[in-house]
Amino acid sequence: MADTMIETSIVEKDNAARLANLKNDYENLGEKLARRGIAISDILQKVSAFAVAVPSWGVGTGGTRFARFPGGGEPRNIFDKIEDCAVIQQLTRATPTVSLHIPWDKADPRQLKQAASRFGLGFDAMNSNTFSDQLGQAHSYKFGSLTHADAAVRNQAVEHNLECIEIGKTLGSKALTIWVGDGSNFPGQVNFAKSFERYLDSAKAIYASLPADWRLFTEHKMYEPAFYSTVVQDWGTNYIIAKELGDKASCLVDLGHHAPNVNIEMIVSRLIQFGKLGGFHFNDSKYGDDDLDAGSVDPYRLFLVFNELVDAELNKAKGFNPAHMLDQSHNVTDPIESLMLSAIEVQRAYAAALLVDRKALTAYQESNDALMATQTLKVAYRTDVEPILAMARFNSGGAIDPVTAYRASGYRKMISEVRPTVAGGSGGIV
Ligand SMILES: [Mn+2]
Repeated sequence: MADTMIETSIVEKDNAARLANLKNDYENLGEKLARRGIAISDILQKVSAFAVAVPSWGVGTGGTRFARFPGGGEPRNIFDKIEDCAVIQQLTRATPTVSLHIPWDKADPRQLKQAASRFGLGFDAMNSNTFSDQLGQAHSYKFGSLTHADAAVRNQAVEHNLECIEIGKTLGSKALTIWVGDGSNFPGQVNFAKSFERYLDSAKAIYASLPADWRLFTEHKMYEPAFYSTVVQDWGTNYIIAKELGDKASCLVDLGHHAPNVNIEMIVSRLIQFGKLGGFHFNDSKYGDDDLDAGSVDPYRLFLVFNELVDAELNKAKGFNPAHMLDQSHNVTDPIESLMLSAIEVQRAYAAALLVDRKALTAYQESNDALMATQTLKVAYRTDVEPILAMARFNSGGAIDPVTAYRASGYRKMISEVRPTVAGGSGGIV
């Protein structure tokens, strides 16, 4: 039995007070779904098997380029971060893996593995960082990394990615995610074609060192930190990269990395169709790469993304095996609470998408019944699937109401006493 950061008796006590109502709600929903020809147990089983990784950098308080307001009990190092991730998994049972960021989380890999195993946690994709300079680094990334005009800088950036793979091998990770901030702030500053050519050459060097059972995810982002042009700016460029590199390479879609109003669910569909959807960084946004909590601004869009994913799952789309990860910055909330609710929002979108009557939808599409087609999606979206999510958590030892159980545990107060407030720290908004 894995260790827990929160006393199990606290969770059991909170659950006991909620169980009778949950059973009623679950039964009522089961009856409603049965009338639609859906077995609630099938949905419960799929939701229980669904997992989303927590980014190590998400458990610290984020910030903006204006300021950062640290909260109490912030993690001082990766080992504190793993403890916070363990709390999220203990209460939600939806986040069994942690995604590390090198060098922020650099430590003896065997110690890292031990620290995570203690709580039954595993490791998701490794994330490299060539968008900021580290102390004592030979060459600066001020003017780029994998695309830099100077081969020595590019080599250093490639070497760093290879180091991430090496660390990941010990940890049992099976993927590397590359995101670079390379680009330009002025027209004429860089040659678009030459810098993309250099990107491809560098990425090929990394890809060549990828173990056979690993995957390489490349992440596009429209702008920021570069504000005039970005080398890997959109899904089209990302697709070209994945195509150029080979079968182990695919595209990572961060929901916040597109222009406002872009039809992200359609991008997801395209990448699935051509076997290049690697996975997601879930978050939400209103204006840009806001890194707000998943499902907090536009939960319908999250549902529409999952509508595409469920469609691919049911159709057994070739090579379909997307990685799910949260990538958010928590500036005004307790990061643990935000991450728990965000993981649940992602699960909720999945559960609701499983309820879409796909046979009816296809028939409406083929008879050009636009109104009923869209209503078919709405019927699924409007179904309150909370009893399924709560039952999945309860059955696997989690909390029926994670935030209430977390607050009742006094965890934040407890760690605030042992972890002094640190100044600065990495905001980690990627
Ligand atoms: Mn991201």
